[in-house]
Amino acid sequence: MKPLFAVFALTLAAGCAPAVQASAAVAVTGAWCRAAPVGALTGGCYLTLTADADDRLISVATPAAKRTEIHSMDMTGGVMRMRQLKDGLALPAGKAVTLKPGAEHVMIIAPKKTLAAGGTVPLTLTFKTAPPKKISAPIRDAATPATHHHEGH
Ligand SMILES: [Cu+2]
Repeated sequence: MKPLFAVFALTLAAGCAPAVQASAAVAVTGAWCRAAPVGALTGGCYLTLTADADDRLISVATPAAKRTEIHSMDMTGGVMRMRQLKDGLALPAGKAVTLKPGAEHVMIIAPKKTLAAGGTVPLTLTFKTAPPKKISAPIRDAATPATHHHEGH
């Protein structure tokens, strides 16, 4: 009788657990997109991702642009270079991975309308294991306007 009760209790506990704990999940916080001038060909979005199990951000999509890519940025010989992360971005379990200006970012290519401060950009994040996540990233003026003049050249 005793073992039977144990099994029953376990089954009950599993059945009551919230759905998010039943499979891998990725928490998304602090998402925002940089406001871009009228006619800008690209824009950047930034966010923090925390996966509960090892995962990978595979792609990001938005109906607000023609194309979206995941980029990294690094300094090579004094020059800032961006490169596309074709295999996505690794999300180690329990570690907050922050995409931010000057580092990894989501590149919005050919936005369909101006990325004006105060608006939002809908983003669909696709992960290797966790279910896809839809978010709405507010558009804000960048804290570092110095880079604006060099964009588009
Ligand atoms: Cu980029």
